[in-house]
Amino acid sequence: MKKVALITGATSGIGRATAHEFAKHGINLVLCGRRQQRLDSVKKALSRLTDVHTLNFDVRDRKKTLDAIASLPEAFQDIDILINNAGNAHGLDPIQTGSLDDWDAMMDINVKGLLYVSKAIIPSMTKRNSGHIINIGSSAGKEVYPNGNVYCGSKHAVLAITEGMRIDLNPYGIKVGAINPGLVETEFSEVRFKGDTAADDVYKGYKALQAEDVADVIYFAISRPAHVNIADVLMFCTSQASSTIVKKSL
Ligand code: NDP
Ligand code: 8X3
Repeated sequence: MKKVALITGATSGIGRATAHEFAKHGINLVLCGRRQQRLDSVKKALSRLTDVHTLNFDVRDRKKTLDAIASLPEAFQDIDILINNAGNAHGLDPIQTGSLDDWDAMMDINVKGLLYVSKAIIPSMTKRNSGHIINIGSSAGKEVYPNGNVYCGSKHAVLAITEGMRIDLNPYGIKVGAINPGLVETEFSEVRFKGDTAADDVYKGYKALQAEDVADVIYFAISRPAHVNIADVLMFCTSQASSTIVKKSL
C-alpha cells in the first residue's frame, strides 16, 4: 500500500521540494500551508504522479490546526510520514532591540505550531505502532550566531523536542529525526528581512544549498530500511563551515 506523508510549509522552499521528491516516489501527500493558490498549483503539478490533498491552516492557530487535520478524508487519515517543516526566521536583531511580534511569530510557528501538528497526528501513529516524524531544525539549532537569538532559540527547542519525541515514541516503534540545514536559498530571507533588499545579498557570492538538496536528504531518511533511523543530520553547502563562516567570492 502507498504511504501517506503530511508536509507542513509545502507552498515554498524545502517543503515544496520535498513534496515533489516524495511524489516522484509515489508517496501520497497531504500538503499544508496558508497560501491557497500555491497549494492549488503544487497539487496540480503533482496529481499526475500521486494522490494529493491540501489543507489550508495557520500552524499558530491551535483549533484550526487540529480541526484541519481531523477533517482529512479517510484515504489520507493514517499519516505514515510527518514532515514538520513550516517555519521561518522573523528579523535579525540584537536581543536588546528585537521586536516582540517577531519573537511571537518564531516561537508560535517554529515551536508551538510544530507541537500542534504533531499532537494531531501522533495518536494515529501510536495506535498503529508505526510512523516516521522528521522535524526540520537548522544549523541555528546547534549553534547561536550574532542577532540570531530567538530564531536560534526556537530551533534549539525543535532539536530538544525531537529528542523528547524519539524517547517517548520509542516503545511504539515510531522513528523520529531532525534534518538541520545551513543556508538554503528559498523564500526564507525574504521573510526574515520582510522584503527588504538585505535579503538579496544573503545568497550572493557562493552556491547555497538548494531546497532540492535538502529534499534529497529527507527522502534518504524516510527510505531507509525499517530498522534504521536517521536521528540527526547537519548539512551545509560546501562554502559554509559554520553559521558565521561562509567563503564568498564577492
Ligand atoms: P520558505 O519561506 O521558502 O518556506 C516556509 C514555509 O513555511 C512556507 O511554505 C510557508 O507557507 C510555511 N509557513 C510559514 N509560516 C506558516 C504558518 N504560520 N502556518 C503555516 N505555514 C507556515 O522557507 P524554507 O523552505 O527555507 O523553510 C522551511 C523550514 O526550513 C523552516 O522551518 C526553516 O526554519 C528551516 N530552515 C531553513 C533554512 C534556510 O536557510 N532557508 C536553513 C535551515 C532551516 P505559507 O506562507 O503558505 O503558510
Ligand atoms: C536558517 C539558516 O543560518 O539563517 O535556519 O539560521 S540561518
